[in-house]
Amino acid sequence: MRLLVATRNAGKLREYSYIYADLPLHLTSLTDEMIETTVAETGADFQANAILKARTYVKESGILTLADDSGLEVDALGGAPGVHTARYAGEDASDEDRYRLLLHNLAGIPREKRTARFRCVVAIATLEGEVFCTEGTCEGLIADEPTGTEGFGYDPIFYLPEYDCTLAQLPSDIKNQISHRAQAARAAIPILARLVSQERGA
Ligand code: ITT
Repeated sequence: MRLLVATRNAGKLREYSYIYADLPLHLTSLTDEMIETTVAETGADFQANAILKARTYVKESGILTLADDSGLEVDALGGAPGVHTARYAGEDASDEDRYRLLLHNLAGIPREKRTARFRCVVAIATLEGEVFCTEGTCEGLIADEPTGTEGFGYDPIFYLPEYDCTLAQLPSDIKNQISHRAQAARAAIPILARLVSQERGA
């Protein structure tokens, strides 16, 4: 069965391809399907935005669709950037611009107050109009400076005390076992398995 992973973020797509490698699913992407529609992420929370993306792209593609909305909640910033994580430094900024701005905004905040979490909500939208959501979180600290080259986005500044390194220093197979996305994606496996078996029985 085909599953459209509806993202323009190459890092996310790589992670879903890894996490779902053993499932009887053929993953396809917005690029593969030549879909150029963009979705304004106007929802109040991650779940609303994930659903918005999944519903838009299932209609557009006619393919079972998975979308995720994800981001960073930093306690010292009252949970910001939250749903604004992707646009934290403006529309045309790079990953590095965004994490450098976050480091700047946390300058002088001591280690014990630099607690943060990544959150990810996965929404799966079916052709019949159903939507299923799952969620994952990953707790850590915002580092003082970027380290590591793996992963994407804010990984170089997200420090995991139990591994004594940032997400960007972890081998990708470990990130894909413990991350917010890995947890949300794994929680969605029973839903995907049921949809596959329904399609086979149809
Ligand atoms: P799509 O909407 O096309 O999926 P996006 O990058 O805009 O791509 P989001 O709207 O969900 O995705 O924004 C997520 C933001 O959080 C974005 O800035 C990412 O870099 C960051 N982010 C999400 N997951 C991350 C991870 O595993 N590691 C580092 N940064 C992450």
